[in-house]
Amino acid sequence: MSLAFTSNNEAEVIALPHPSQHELEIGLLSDAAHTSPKYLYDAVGSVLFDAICELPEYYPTRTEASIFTQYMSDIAHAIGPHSTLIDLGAGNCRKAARLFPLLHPIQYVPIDISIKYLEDAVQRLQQRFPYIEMTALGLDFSKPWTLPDEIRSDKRLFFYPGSSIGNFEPSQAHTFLRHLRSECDADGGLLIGIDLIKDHDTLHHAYDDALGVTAAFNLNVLRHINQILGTNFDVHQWRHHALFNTSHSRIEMHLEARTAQTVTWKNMHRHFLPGEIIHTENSYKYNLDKFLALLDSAGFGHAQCWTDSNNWFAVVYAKAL
Ligand code: AVI
Repeated sequence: MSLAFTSNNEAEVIALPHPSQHELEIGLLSDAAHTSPKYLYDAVGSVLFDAICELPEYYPTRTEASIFTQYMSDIAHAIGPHSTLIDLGAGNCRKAARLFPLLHPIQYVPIDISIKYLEDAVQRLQQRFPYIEMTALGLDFSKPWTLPDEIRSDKRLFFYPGSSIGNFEPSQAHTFLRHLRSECDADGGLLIGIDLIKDHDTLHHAYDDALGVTAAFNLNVLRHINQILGTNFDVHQWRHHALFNTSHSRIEMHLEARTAQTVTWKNMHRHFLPGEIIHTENSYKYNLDKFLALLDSAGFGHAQCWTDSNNWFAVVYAKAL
């Protein structure tokens, strides 16, 4: 089930299913404890992520924005007007809103797991662009999903900026892209942002900033889990840790126990030793050619790519094959 509200000024709301307690329990009870990155995004996590995007160390947002600024008319020309613009992980909807004046979408479909945040953002946007049909959806991409009938089927353009594809394992990324392909006709396409491999210091600082905003973002997952599961994580007993794993070409975010502790919930418990970690996120960094091959294998081709002068980030438009 999904949240959907068609904002002809008024929102229709269908609630998301409850977050999966079982999935969280399996992760916490594993020898190598882990949680899905989707739990980083409750109301507080979404605000912290927005703050991360403003940080000088977090280059992806501003680099991607600079590519859009420099090449917007080429990108719009490649795509053409009047698409059904489907914004995957829309958040505050700001990135898509920048495309409206050039792409003139017929319908705008922001999708996000953080429902409340999305609802507020799209309601504001509808006031600014009353002539664009807007239907918002609350979806969890890690579960099977299809677009509801309210979403136009012609010229679907999936917009997946910010290199969020990097938060999937490569095999899951392939499955996800194939699914996007199956959700669009031959006139559909994908506009996607990809974070490219670069020097390790730049990568590391982007995920371990001086102000500690990323640390707060990561630690907030414990508060979120306390709410969902009723665990008794004490945030003070944990520290943020980020590293670049070269062999997997990914940033890993971990939470590391400062002290020995036992976390309890329902009739369950997990003991953590000092230094033991919970793995909370992977953020894969791609080589552009490899990513284009991945797109091709998922059924998207005729790719056009735009990059910044450092080759840190790429924006790719690929058509449904
Ligand atoms: C949403 N996603 C692309 C971000 C990333 O860079 O992987 C999430 C993030 N995690 C820490 N900082 C930002």
